[in-house]
Amino acid sequence: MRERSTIHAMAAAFLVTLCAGLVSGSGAGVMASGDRGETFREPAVVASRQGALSATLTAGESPVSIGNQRVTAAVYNGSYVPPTLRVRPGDVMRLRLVNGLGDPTNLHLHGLTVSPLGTSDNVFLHAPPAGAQDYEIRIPSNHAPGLYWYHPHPHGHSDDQVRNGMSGALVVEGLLDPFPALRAVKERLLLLKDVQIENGRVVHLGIGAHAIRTVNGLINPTLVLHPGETELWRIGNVGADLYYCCLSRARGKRSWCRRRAREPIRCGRRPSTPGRKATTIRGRRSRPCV
Ligand SMILES: [Cu+2]
Repeated sequence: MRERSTIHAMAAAFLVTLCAGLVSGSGAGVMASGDRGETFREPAVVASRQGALSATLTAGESPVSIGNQRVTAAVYNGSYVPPTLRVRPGDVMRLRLVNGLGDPTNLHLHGLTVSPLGTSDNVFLHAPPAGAQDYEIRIPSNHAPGLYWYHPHPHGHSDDQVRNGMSGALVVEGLLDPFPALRAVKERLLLLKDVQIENGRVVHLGIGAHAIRTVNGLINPTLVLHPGETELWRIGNVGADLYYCCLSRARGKRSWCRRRAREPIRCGRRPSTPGRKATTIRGRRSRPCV
């Protein structure tokens, strides 16, 4: 994303090992700390099969739920958090973009090392209002695995369209292939989006003003992990305006997670003894991000 300096992007993967209890993201300024948030859930998934992924993304204004609010927003497929696209290196993606908006739109695959020409990741292509554009994107067989994201990139409209919710995740599989012992680790996707709402619509106020921070479109969602469980968390900032700090506050202690480009990192703190787990973790909430 280059058009507007207010759109930032971050995607990273963390290995998280927690001792026990609840993990929650915080909708800062929306819910009092200590309130239990929504149950964590992830967006739908469209995965490639036999080397190909086919999907249609229909952009249009639609009523969506953001936390407990009904909001009319420009989104893909009627969802504030559209499907996660999952591919493997060497796959081909055939995406049809249908434009039900009053402005032109298009599709950009943020971070992918693919061709910018033809009907690939070519931001000079557009789907006009009431029109459509077909894309065929070939993922190189040596492409780096990891979390990427897709969003519109039409000059003059991309910031507004992303702010409304037109952004989703794209995962290139294979991140844990070099680590056979971790292949069975449970995976979570946490997409961070910020939104400003007035009178049931997405608006553009000053950056950060009355912003609602969401995780997969949820406010202050709660994740439940079992004692000793290790998970892979893919965390992406797919919003328009805000930076996020990623931190773990297990055991009441903040410990910052460092971001690295391609390899999973161990997040948080050194393992504690079972006794310490019981006395310091039980009943606590952790705030891993936001
Ligand atoms: Cu971008």
